[in-house]
Amino acid sequence: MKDHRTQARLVERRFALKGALSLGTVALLGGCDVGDLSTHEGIDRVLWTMLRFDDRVQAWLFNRRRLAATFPASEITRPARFNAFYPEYQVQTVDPATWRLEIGGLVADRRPLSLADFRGMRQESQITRHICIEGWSYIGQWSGVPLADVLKRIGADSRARYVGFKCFDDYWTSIDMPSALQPQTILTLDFDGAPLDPPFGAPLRLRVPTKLGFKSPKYLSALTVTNQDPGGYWEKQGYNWFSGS
Ligand SMILES: Nc1nc2c(c(=O)[nH]1)N[C@H]1C(S)=C(S)[C@@H](COP(=O)(O)O)O[C@H]1N2
Ligand SMILES: [Mo]
Repeated sequence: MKDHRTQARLVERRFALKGALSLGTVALLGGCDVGDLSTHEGIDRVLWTMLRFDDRVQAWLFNRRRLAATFPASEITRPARFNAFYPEYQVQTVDPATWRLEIGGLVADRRPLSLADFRGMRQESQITRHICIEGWSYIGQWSGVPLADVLKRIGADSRARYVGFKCFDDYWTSIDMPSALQPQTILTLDFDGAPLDPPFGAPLRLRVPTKLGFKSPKYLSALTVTNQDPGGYWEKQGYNWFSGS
């Protein structure tokens, strides 16, 4: 029952934020039978349907042209705050000279990309707020290549629904195509004016300032364009998939 309560709280919080839809209404809109609530599997099905329904609402409300708030350099938080599903001393490193980003899925060109490839592309810089679902945040400066440019370069099918990411620490996550194409979504090479340090995602991390921090994967190893929901490490444990911030 504990799992159900966690999910119920996530759903409640979301709907408290978004407005006053009753759970029954949502269950009906989500196409599931409220009579289901009498069994464990039924409750599970209804709750997950609601979480997915909420993803659809968030996706629908998302406007690719709406930008995340930006800040002046004077507001940058130093030091930044490290987070991962393990402690900082366990952070892995790779040789930047041999590292490649594997490319897969619905793309025309699957050749892996090197750091030199990314350095050779147009760089975008931003000062934005990174917000962790655990309730803390910091303002930082990230720069790198807009993901939209990379998707264009590899000939990605922009009608596909998802862009999935794998990391060499066995983390993974995925985002919707409209968020992938949003201009502030960048494959980050530099943090605070210098190449990413290992704890903060070296050699390459995604930065999605319109979403919560767990949707910004560090230590990238692979990118895939797909119509099958790749899910994610925290998403699998019940965190809302869309997680707009
Ligand atoms: N590869 C990888 N990426 C990750 C994580 C992780 O454990 N591994 N943690 C996520 C979470 S929950 C947060 S809040 C941010 C933390 O980023 P930071 O270290 O720059 O604060 O990274 C996200 N990306
Ligand atoms: Mo997080």
